[in-house]
Amino acid sequence: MAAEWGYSPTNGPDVWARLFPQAGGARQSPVDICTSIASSDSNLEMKKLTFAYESQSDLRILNTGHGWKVEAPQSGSRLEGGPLGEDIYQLEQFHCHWGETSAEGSEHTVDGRAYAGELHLVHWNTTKYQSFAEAAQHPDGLAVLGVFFDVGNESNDEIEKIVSTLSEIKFKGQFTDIPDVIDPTTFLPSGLGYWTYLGSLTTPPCNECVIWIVYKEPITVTEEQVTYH
Ligand code: 1SD
Ligand code: ZN
Repeated sequence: MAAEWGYSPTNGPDVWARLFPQAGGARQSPVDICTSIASSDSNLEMKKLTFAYESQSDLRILNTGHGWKVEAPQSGSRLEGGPLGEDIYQLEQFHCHWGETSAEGSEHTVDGRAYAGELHLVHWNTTKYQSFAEAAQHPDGLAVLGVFFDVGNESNDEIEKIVSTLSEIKFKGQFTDIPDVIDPTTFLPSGLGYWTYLGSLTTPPCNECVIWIVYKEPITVTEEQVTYH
């Protein structure tokens, strides 16, 4: 395999398991969500999934070489309920996946259909673990909220706060501060129905440590906001 993982035939997902054994496991993400076989679970409905985030300023945004990532550790945030049992999860970072064109880009697909992009809000289990790194070694360690991007005419104000910084971090390893205040709540769709399953990090080392919660309703962004690479 090429020195670094990527998405080409020689270093892409089909060969990741050679260097990252967990990538060959049985609960790998992303997946295609087959709506006809997804079932509703009354237990999940009884204990609602709830979230509480803080607004933050001067967040750092980084070019990871595979996209952008905003470091947003929030000790005052809480994600709980739904598939998370009795545990409380705290926001650590959020990042985005997108494609060459807006016809593709999301990691999860729904009945074979890709969306233009997918935002991931990554949380870790603070009830059971002492750090993000420790949590990522356990099957209930992380909870990631996935939000699909659909392309429309209306630009998304909160996403624009991120997009407007990207010209400053064109190259891998570059970072800058986001001047605007970000409230992660505003990234979420108004319809809060979701699909959930036990999966993994979608990138090496592909740890099987993620409770995935993927919102059914996409948020709308413009073509320019999702083809900014
Ligand atoms: O792809 C991200 C990766 O960049 C990193 O943020 C990791 C968490 O340490 O999470 C994966 S993902 O599964 O959230 N896509
Ligand atoms: Zn991701």
